[in-house]
Amino acid sequence: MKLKIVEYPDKKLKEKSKKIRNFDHNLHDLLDSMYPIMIDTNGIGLAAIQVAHPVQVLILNIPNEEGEQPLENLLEIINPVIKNKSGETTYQEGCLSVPSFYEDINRFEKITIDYQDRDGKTHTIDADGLLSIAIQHEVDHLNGILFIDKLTSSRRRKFEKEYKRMLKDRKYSK
Ligand code: Y12
Ligand code: CO
Repeated sequence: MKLKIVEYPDKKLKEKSKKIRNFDHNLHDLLDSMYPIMIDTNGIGLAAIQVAHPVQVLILNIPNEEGEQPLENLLEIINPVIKNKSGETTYQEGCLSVPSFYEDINRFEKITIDYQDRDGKTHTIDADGLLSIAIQHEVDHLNGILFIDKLTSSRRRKFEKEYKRMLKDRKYSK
């Protein structure tokens, strides 16, 4: 399956993703195609809506202490539901759909999620640290929310200016 990253300000990123009901070859093709595009673009997390598929699917591959992302650490998360959340943390986030922009975002420190894997089997994860932040970032995508939607209005205005300039520079450097 040929996939391309959808970038802000594409309205597609505002869409709410639908629950997966069939754990079939279409889902497996999508998951198998999302992994290489995430790795090739230096990503650690990717939601299906970021490749124009509005379904509740996300993948995560948090780098290990050596900065590597071995395939065995890949998490494929379908139909996630956040059950518990506690504490507070701040992390400088980035997103493959909002290239070249990073900002401190407040999130819950610890979360518990229920989700299904590619075969429809149900799992629970208690997450903290970067995994917790990454899951919250990706679950937001499934609800049509981007990390830039969490900026204060003055920071958001500054972002819009900087981002427009980045898109223009990128266009003329091609
Ligand atoms: C903590 C915070 C946010 C997440 C969500 C997942 N985010 C990413 O995977 C971001 C990746 C990213 C990669 C970039 O590099 C390239 O595109 C080559 C990048 O750089 C540029 O856009 C120039 C920006 C973001 C998980 C955990
Ligand atoms: Co993102």
